[in-house]
Amino acid sequence: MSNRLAALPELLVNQVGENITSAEEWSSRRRPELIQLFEEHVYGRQPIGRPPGMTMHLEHQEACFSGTAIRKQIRIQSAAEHPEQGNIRLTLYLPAPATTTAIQQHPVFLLIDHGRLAVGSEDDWPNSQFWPVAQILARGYGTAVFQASDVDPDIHDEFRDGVHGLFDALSGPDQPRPGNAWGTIAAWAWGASRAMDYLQTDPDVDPNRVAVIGHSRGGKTALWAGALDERFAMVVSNESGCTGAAITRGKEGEDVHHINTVFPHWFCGNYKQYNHNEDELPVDQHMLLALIAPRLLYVASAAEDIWADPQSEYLSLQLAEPAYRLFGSDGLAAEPFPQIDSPITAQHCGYHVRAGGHDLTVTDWTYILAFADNRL
Ligand code: GTR
Repeated sequence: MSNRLAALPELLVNQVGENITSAEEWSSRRRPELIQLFEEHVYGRQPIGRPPGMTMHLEHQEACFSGTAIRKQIRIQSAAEHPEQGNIRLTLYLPAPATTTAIQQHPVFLLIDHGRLAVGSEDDWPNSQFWPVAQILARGYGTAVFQASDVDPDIHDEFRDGVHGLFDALSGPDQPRPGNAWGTIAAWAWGASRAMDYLQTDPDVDPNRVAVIGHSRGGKTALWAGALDERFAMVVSNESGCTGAAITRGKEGEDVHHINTVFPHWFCGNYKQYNHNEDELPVDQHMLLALIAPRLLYVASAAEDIWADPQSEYLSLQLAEPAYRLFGSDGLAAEPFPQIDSPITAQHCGYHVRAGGHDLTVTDWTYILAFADNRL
């Protein structure tokens, strides 16, 4: 363990060797530098923010759950001239207002789904363990979901489909794709920000209380989206593991070589330099978590999910604490790894390890919502 810690890059020392000692120095110097390092070496750089030609359409709105909720279907078209590509369909559930004239702005959990819900009909989605909509609504939250594959299909096609095909600078046949060009996880994170663009305009949503949540590859995406886009007031990583919440150096289970081999499209080309070579990375994943400070951050693991490595996920959260301290908050550095099904929380950070295997379940949601109550 001590060797493992000794090999980690310093969170609060910048590239020119200066100590970062205040929130102001963190925000103006260290945070932009860390984002750039993650872009360059891990996730790749998003070539565009909100596209000038993007349009958002509220296509359908109806009462549901016996009139206690409303469901809205929104279509976000990334580029007007390509209606079939980068078309993000957002489904949003909100508690119904008490009277027809009342306007109440609700906090919202935005779930990044990677096909776990899409197996059944959309009417079945809210009944799943993965997205227990009735439970979320009953606690006073709204919740939205989009399919990551709408933004970019989860296949390696040399970055032609999805938003890569729309926004990548065209490289000629002899020009290789730049090593820092965005991978699929970065494209999905970009999609979460476009969903946020819509949520900011919805009169029934409180734009200052939007949480982004994802499981596994969706959790990696939620973390990168939350790191980049400070409009997300809360970020939840569920079992995001390798190149998500877990510290990379000395990690059990999946490693950089494995993830780059099985999922060659997820990260930028430069990340492949770190296959079996993790110690050369200029960052590690506690720095990704630190980029969310001082906003709310919740990391969840499952006891049997050794492939994701709960211990490394927790260590990463603990090591992010110095960034929270710069903002006068605290973290979990002093707390030992918790008992199974015993969530632990600090002011802005929370963690649990649930019994069982790799999944997002009602139990996870119960702990996450309890953390959000009175904080989000
Ligand atoms: C695993 C993969 C993980 C994780 C997961 C998932 O097979 O090794 O990195 O992303 O899939 O998304 O379910």
